[in-house]
Amino acid sequence: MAKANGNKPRVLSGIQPSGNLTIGNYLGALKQWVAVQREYDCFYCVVDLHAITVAQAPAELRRKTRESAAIYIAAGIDPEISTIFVQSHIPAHSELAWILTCMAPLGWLQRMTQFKDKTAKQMQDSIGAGLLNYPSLMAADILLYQAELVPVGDDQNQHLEFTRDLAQRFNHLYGETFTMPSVMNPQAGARIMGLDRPTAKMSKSEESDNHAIFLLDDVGRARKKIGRAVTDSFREIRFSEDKERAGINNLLTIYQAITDEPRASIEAHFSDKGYGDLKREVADCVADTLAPLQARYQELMEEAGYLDSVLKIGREKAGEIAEATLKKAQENIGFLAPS
Ligand code: AQP
Repeated sequence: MAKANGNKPRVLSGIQPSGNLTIGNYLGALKQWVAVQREYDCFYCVVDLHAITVAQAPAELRRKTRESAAIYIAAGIDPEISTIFVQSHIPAHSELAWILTCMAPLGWLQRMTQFKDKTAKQMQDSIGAGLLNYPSLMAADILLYQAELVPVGDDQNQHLEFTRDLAQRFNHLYGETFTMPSVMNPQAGARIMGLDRPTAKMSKSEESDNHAIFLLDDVGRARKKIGRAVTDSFREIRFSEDKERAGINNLLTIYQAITDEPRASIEAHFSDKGYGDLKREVADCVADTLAPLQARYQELMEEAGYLDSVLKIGREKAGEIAEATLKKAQENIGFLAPS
């Protein structure tokens, strides 16, 4: 399959501008994106088409889309090396998504955990069909770029499996068209949990005040949230899969994902310390992550025209590759080429 940027294999990933980006988005996705950008030909998109699977206020969606792109750069994505673009700027995403939707068995879509979670509390009539078809759009995002690797948090693994199944089905029925992508989860931080409810994934759209640390939270506010994080009465600082110890496990996981230290040395470090010390040290390393990111973010927002020029270049580069793959898929499926 075609590879841009010399012979580097391609990477594709994205985040929805459906709220304020969280430390979960950073540790599960962004940190990995930065880590692979020299080794791979990376395409990182702001997935606004995904965001509208749940109602969004138009002005807010536009603002969050720019804000997300700026956060990508502030977190360390270098636009000179990686391609940053907005999903809806490339019509090929919607076009391939339709083709893939037509090939996706309803049973596969209905079995997706995220669909079941996101629709559990809604009346059937108020659930948009986009929520069901979300994985077909995500498959289109990945397959359009012939991506070999997709760095995501582990809540997306089932969607990646779906993408592979769909690619295999298409290739089998219509001839070799798409590269088979592999998932990449971080060693630590693949699923950061809510501070207030450590048995549920930290989500940007969760409304409770102490649930998530947002990347643009001022450092004092982030410290307060960590100070209020749910713990337990065991008074023992160690990693654990036990539900009753999920709060401490989550704080340790945040610490591990930020510091990249091995679990054993983290446990040894905290062996003679209390929960207050743990919270303080987690808050320190979170603050050390947020402060430079926010400083760079402010600079970017003040630099008139820079972000728009990054997104324009990204659109041109991504558009070319996406169009070529779409054309091939359309030909293979039997669409009459326009004369
Ligand atoms: N809590 C998390 N821990 C680790 N990784 C996470 N990701 C999201 N939350 C966590 C990863 O971030 C990337 C972008 O996710 P997304 O915004 O496209 O969708 P999501 O997984 O549904 O994230 P949210 O924050 O929960 O969004 P909403 O509330 O809008 O649904 C993905 O790689 C994801 O794994």
